Amino acid sequence: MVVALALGGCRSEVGGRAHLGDLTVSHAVLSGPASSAQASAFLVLENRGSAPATLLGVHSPEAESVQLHNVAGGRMEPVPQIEVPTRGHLRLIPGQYHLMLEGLVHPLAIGDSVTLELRFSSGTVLTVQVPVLRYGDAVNALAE
Ligand SMILES: [Cu+2]
Repeated sequence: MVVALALGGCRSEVGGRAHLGDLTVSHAVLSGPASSAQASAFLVLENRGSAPATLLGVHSPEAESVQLHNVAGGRMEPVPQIEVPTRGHLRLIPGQYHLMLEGLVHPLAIGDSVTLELRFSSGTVLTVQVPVLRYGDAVNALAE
């Protein structure tokens, strides 16, 4: 039974996945190794609902804060929120929207796992376990 369920999903998916109601997070990965200063996380958000879903903030017990970032003109900048379109998805990937963990409570090694809690305007909170991968492996995981 367990094996059948595992094979029913995306077999090769490495990144973290969670869903609640109309919202799904998948392919969640963190690029490492990372010092105690900061680390970037990437993921895919899917909204099956009939209204836009707005990501308002992210919390991690492994970081002092998690910022929503976008890249504009080649530079990262914080953004107040990220909207996931109705019946659509949004990819947070290198060079575009991403999450920035600031003030890590300890350095992150390859193979570690970090908890992220994604808070949406609807009140939904998605909690996902995010593996720490080398940058190239993280990019590959996002492309699966
Ligand atoms: Cu950033």
